[in-house]
Amino acid sequence: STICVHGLGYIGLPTAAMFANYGYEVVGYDVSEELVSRLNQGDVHIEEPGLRAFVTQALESGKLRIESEIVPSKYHLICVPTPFDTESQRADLSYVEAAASATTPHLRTGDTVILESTVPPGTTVGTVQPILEESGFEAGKDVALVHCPETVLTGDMITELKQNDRVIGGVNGVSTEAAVRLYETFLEGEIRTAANATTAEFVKLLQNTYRDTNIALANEVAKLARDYRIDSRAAIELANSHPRVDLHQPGPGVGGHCLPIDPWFLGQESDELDLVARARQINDEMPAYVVNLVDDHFESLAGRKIAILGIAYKGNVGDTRMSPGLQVAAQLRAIELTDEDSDGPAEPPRISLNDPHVTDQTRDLEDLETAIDGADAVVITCDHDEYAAIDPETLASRMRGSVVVDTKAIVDEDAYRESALTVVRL
Ligand code: SAJ
Repeated sequence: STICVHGLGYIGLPTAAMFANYGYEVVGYDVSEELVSRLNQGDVHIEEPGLRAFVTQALESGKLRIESEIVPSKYHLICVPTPFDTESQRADLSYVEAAASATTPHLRTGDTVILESTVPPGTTVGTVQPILEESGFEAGKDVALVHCPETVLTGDMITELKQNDRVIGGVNGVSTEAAVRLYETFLEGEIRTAANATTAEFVKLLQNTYRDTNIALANEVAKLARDYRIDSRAAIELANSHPRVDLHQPGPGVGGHCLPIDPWFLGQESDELDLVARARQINDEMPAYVVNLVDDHFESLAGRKIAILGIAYKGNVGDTRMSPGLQVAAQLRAIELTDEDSDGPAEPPRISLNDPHVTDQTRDLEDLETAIDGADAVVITCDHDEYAAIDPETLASRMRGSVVVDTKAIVDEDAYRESALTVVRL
């Protein structure tokens, strides 16, 4: 084949289908035999609008084959996960190392290896290159070696894959050129070349770190605004009317598999992470702040029913990785109750969870009506379209209490107040 894509997850699968739909002979490879056989039956495991049809088109054209073996290819794209190892506080590069090792025996002179996975600066040169060179090939001379990070947003992946600009950095100019020629076949966005692979790795992390740090500032603004009794969103909108101000939005915390992790990758081989680390903490502390907003409305949360609306990590997606909603739920369940009057241990609050986008059966999700029935408080933790459409009259009639904590500012405050609901916004 021309291209072998290693790892058929969130990035590898759409990328493999993209190249196939642009006429390349592509083999999609994954270590999971189960995933390979599911995909071959047309069962796409990733929930993403349009992805199933996009992959099916690639499979049916015969240009994309899903296999459980690596095949010799002109281009090898490594799209494996790089999880954050919480114990060592470092990137777990074992999947990248395994993919590089597995590729090495199949390499031929003139092939190109492209690392797409998000990695700490220095990984392409420091980790991948030595593994490839064990075969006797010299990176940059016999084989090209490049970092070309993906930058797609879930929910709009296929469009973003095509339209976003890409940063490409190779171990030398020849390597960079090889990757540029490949990606320019489908890319509508600009290709920008970085001086080297480490710069490209650094830039990818910097983009997510910028966003995370900016959100931390917005979260601090929300807390300040509460103390001044003003609306943080209105203040941010007015501030953003200045041509050089671009504040993001506050929320119940920062979730997903990128923003909460990439700032730590950025600082992994340096001692200089300071503002960025504090921003990370501020965002991590937001679920606790939301819990306090709820708690402030009650003498005690003992025996109360609290509905959490939204356990996805953000609006209109079904992905629950590092979900702020789940954090809020966990912290409410673990809340220290100071019910001194009761004889026995106080009954913890009962938490109901709803999310129309999440299909994960292990989460004990309830339908919206059941979740809000008899609730003393409702906490909206995702800006799903379904939640903006909730009728306040119905909500008020089903709830026992009246507190609605709207961490994403998506409900119509005036209409909610008219229905005698107490709206608390971040
Ligand atoms: N969030 C806020 N306030 C905001 C924006 C987002 O609290 O103003 C929260 C969201 O609710 C969510 C978290 O941040 O919990 C992350 O969401 P996101 O939409 O910012 O980002 P991701 O994780 O879905 O995707 C990011 C994107 N990076 C940038 O926009 C710089 C995407 O382009 C990357 O490809 C992706 O990370 C990645 O894979 O690295």
